[in-house]
Amino acid sequence: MMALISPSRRLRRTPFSEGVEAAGCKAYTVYNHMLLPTVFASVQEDYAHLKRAVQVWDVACERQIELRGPDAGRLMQMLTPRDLRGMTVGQCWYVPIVDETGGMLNDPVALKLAEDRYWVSIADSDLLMWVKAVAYGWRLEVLVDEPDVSPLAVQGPLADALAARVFGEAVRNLRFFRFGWFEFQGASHVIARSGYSRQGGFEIYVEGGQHGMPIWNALMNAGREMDVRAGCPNLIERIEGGLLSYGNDMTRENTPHECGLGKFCNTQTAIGCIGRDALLRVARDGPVRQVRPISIEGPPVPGCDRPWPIMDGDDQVGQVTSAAWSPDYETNVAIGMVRMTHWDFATDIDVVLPDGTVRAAVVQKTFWI
Ligand code: THG
Repeated sequence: MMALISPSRRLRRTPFSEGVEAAGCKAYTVYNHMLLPTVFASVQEDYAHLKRAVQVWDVACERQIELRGPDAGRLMQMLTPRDLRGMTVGQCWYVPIVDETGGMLNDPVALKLAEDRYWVSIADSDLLMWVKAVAYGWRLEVLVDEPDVSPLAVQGPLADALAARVFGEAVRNLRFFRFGWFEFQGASHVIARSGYSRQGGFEIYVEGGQHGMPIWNALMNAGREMDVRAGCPNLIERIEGGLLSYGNDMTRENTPHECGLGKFCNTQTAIGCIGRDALLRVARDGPVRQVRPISIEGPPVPGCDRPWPIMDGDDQVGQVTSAAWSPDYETNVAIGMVRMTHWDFATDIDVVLPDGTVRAAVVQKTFWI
């Protein structure tokens, strides 16, 4: 049994923490120095319910970095190798962020709120300091800070029905990765059709912590007949769906191309982006290792809290970085970084678990969606 983590001010609570506690959250992780629930009933029960009904997720840890001012667009393009010239107000774009060597610093969703205003909805790394330093170092005319904005996700097959009850029928018209502004008790909030699952749904960017619990309670009350429950990003479902987790499946050691995010890079045309020269090289030569879906044979694997070596005989040819038993596919589903010599579909590999046991595993063609 793992010891508990001591709470303190550094480990930030969220505007929804009261609701999460009342709903019986059983475990948290730490993400952007903030609480992120990981288990309510059990990871498997949460998974089955997410695929059948609708859940409300406290994902306030997806912190926003706001860029505001005449140089906001210029700074945004410096941060990512994705060509942002086609991005319009009301769109969300998945944007790799890299350092000068082409190493992944974060994989956020960017929202264009206005020509001179963006939110960067970050994964788990201290990106604010990088963005502030870039803005200051280049003497850009832009304000960079973390506003009081906390995403609350509504995910699952009944997400449209639930969101429509609370925010009005118009939310149903939102297209994937688009957002609009919606009223709740006299205040306006950004709502996007997005979220860290493959079940569909919305993310409400709750502006002002004081609105957190009223919105949480309204969703929970409106969803009673739909069997709405508190939930959280689900390990099994996100591995099945191939949603990558920064810090787990990728780090600064990886380029976007190794992460399978080359399709979100336009290194030739993303003029001014940091890491352009390094990425032009990797885009030309191609990566020598890449993220792959992997099935691991045998009984349910333990939690993947350290990389698991992928072996071919005595040679390490990669590592598994996320893994879980999938009740629906009746196999262990996993995400790993695999060398070019072994990344082809149907390649047989061995995975070494922390207790030293070796499991047969197979490289898959696609994720399980
Ligand atoms: N939503 C918001 N902020 C976030 C996340 C989120 N910040 C942290 C983390 N998640 C960032 N990482 C991801 C990873 C994948 C996706 C979103 C954020 C995602 N990807 C889809 C895919 O890969 O198919 C869609 C990409 C696209 O088509 O543009 O949704 O979940 N607010």
